[in-house]
Amino acid sequence: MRVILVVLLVGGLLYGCSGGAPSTPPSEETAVPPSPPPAPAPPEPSPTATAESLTPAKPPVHVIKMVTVNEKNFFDPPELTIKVGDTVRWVNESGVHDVSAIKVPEGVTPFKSELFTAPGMTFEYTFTVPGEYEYVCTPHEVLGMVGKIIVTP
Ligand SMILES: [Cu+2]
Repeated sequence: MRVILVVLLVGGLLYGCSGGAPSTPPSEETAVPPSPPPAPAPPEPSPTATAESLTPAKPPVHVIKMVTVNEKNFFDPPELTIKVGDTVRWVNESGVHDVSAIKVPEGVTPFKSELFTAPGMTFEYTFTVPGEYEYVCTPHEVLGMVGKIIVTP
């Protein structure tokens, strides 16, 4: 009889001890502080971008002077070769002159300036059709004030 009691006592003690210890659940703290925004990237220097590459080259402008000196009247230079798309600017240096085309390639409307009565007056024409152009100064054509422009493609 005593043995049985002891066994029961011991069993009861063991059972009591097996009562689970309170388990603390692991911290589920997963909140991550927000990462700071990325610093703005500094502007990168672009060594290949030059002013020349940003602005396309303009077609050249050729200047022809209109001159009266020592009772002679002439275009300077009297003959000029340019490329299609180029512009010619006639500038009155002295005397009274104009620019009047007398021969142009087929399909081109002949150009004609006003009469230049003072120095500094100008006339411009852009040549968009290749070919040979001849022009005169109307007041001085009989005196040989003529000019020629060859426009190459
Ligand atoms: Cu003239």
